[in-house]
Amino acid sequence: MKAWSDQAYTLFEMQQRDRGIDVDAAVRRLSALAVETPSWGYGNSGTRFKVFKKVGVPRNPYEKIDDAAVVHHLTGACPSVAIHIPWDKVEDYKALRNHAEERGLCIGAVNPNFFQDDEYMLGSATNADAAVRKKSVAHMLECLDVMREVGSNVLSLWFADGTNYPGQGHLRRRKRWLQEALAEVYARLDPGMRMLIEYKFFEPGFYHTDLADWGMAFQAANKLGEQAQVLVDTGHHAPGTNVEHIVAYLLDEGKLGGFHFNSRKYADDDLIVGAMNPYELFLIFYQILDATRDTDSTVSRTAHEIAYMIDQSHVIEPKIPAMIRSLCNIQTQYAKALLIQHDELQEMQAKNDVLGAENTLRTAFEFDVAPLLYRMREERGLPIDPMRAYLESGYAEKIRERGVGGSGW
Ligand code: PSV
Ligand code: MN
Repeated sequence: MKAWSDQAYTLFEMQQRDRGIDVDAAVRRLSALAVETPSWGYGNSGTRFKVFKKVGVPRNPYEKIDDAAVVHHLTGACPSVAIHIPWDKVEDYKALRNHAEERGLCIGAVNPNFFQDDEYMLGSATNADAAVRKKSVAHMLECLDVMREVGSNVLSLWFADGTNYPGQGHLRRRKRWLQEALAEVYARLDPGMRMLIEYKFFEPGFYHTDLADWGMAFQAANKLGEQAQVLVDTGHHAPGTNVEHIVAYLLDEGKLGGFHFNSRKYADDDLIVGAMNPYELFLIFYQILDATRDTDSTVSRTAHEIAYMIDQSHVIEPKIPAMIRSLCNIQTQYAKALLIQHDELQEMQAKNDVLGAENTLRTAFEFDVAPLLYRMREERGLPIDPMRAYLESGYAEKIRERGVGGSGW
């Protein structure tokens, strides 16, 4: 007997076919959704006041990959791991790559770090000191070499550059320095590599940050060329921002390169995605799925090539279950978005039927998509409840042998 009810599935399928939804296609698309997890999400983390050291946390980049592999094996949906340099610096990157591949994973985005060296206290690529700016460029070029060794094609950039006081920095000069640094690195990208530019409206400087919003990142990417795109971190917006609008705009311009998924109720952007505002996540996927149907091939290709990544640092939650929870939340909202009747919605929009259009969208959101998720997992031989499978796997107990003293971010 199945662990889930055939009757529930049959009812679901009948209902969806009646609505004109191709359920088999929805299962295929759900199954194809791949979400990268971040190495730093498995390490110790904390706040600017304290890093909390937990039992069982990976002691090195290899063990972070081991934990990421567990998440992938249980969900079938997280085949790559983002790394952060120098947090994940190793002697032999080929060995790290092999370690990942032996576990059915690959290494995804490479993230340079512009905020931990003493020289970066007053900024990296926008520092008034040319030597520091040069150092930041050299670090990005070092990361391109790492990418070549680990087989990655995404350079993911987030700058902590900003100022705290009016007059502290020359805003326009800093803007140019940043662009110059990016251009130098862009010129060294191999064909097929992408540079993703992330923005954030604060951190740590709140007077000004050099890449404060999507418009600035968009402009920077536009000036560089096709291989540069914007990365939307869902936690990097002021409360009330319409994130799905930004997503739609960037898609239409062929400039949406990737996502960092998370929620932002911890002063930062590190909480489980979908825990706070699942409707927002659903609406983001609505924009993406709508763009995949666009007749403009640049728009649909952009939507198909999005790099989906989780960017979370779990502090109070056990790390592996938190990652599994995040992935399941993403899958749930994606599955709901797959139930949107796009033609009907467009008809409503064309007729200016405000409530009809809103109702069409919300109706998809309100379905229980567990039958779709269960079918997809069962067909692939995956546990239908990855969280439960993890808790019963004994892995959490096994990694306690690592003791306390795992690596920080
Ligand atoms: C800091 O806000 C941050 O969370 C950014 O979102 C980066 O993507 C991440 O750290 C890794 O550098
Ligand atoms: Mn991020």
